[in-house]
Amino acid sequence: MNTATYILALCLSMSSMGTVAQAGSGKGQEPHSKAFALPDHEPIGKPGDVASITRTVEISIKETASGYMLFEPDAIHIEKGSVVRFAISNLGALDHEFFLGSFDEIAEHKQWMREHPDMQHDDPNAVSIASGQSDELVWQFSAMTNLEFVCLLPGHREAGMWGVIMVHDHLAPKSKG
Ligand SMILES: [Cu+2]
Repeated sequence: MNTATYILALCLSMSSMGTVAQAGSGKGQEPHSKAFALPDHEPIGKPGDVASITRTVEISIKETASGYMLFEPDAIHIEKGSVVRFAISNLGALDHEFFLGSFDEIAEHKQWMREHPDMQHDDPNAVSIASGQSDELVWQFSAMTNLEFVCLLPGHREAGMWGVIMVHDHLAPKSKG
């Protein structure tokens, strides 16, 4: 095999590998794509070390008589580099979840959830919380960015279950919580 033929064969085998990988995982089996682990998605941060927690943010999940579902608070300032423990209490009658991600990732994920409504999350950036229960998520914020937290159960984001996290390197004292 000469060099040109070899390169051609290599290209062909790589492109067929690409096809196989796409068919295997595609939008199907790996919905969360571990986006936070990829260099070009660095801004979301990474799971935080419990021993390094610098701040606790308490969040309540509530349902209103008129059918709204809410996170309280729904806007949180966080200092870049901090390791935050989100202590989340589900005060509602329904089960909910807290999913942290970039706006793009959440939009993609929401579409996936629509096609697979029964899926359970076990991602490090998400936690499911049954009615009346509390749970927590520890996250390290690495870069200045805006992130979203949502409940991705069908219809819940539309009913109000979303909030914004603003990560900045300078916070006013009143924003530090
Ligand atoms: Cu919910």
